[in-house]
Amino acid sequence: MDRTKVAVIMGSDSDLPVVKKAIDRLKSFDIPVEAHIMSAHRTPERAMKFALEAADNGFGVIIAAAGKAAHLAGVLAANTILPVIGIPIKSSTLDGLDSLLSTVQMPSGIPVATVAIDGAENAAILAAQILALNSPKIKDKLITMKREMEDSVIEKDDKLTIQSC
Ligand code: RP5
Repeated sequence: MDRTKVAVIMGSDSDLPVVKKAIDRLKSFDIPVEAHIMSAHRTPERAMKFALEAADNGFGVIIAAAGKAAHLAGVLAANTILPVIGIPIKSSTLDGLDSLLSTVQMPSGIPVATVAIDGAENAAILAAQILALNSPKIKDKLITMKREMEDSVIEKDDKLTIQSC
């Protein structure tokens, strides 16, 4: 089965402004994305069902974004053997530290690959790197992206050198 699809699950529509950066980055790699709002607390049964069926539904990776007591990524990871990438969202008075700890501090046996607070773009790149293991097309796009990133830093360095002369 083709497993190049990525599920992007967010705990609330209020997470969308951050999560959109992951969706846009995945689309830039031509990776099919399916986005949903599901909550570990407000829609626990839907979240569990989604995770249980995700592999059979052709997903290769799940990205889960949530804030506050952010249990979404953990609940999804508990119900699938697909890799789950967690994005802790900065959505509370605790500046996202609550979300970070709730997402990253998983017990042994149920890993969640957690990116930085609001680190949506890295979540997408990590998902692409996982899929690239079985997709030469995605691998090529990642290599191109990294080269462009390198070129852009070198260009900035060149400009800085000129300015400082
Ligand atoms: C979490 O609570 C969501 O992921 C969101 O980051 C936060 C606040 O949700 P809303 O009250 O804005 O819907 O479950």
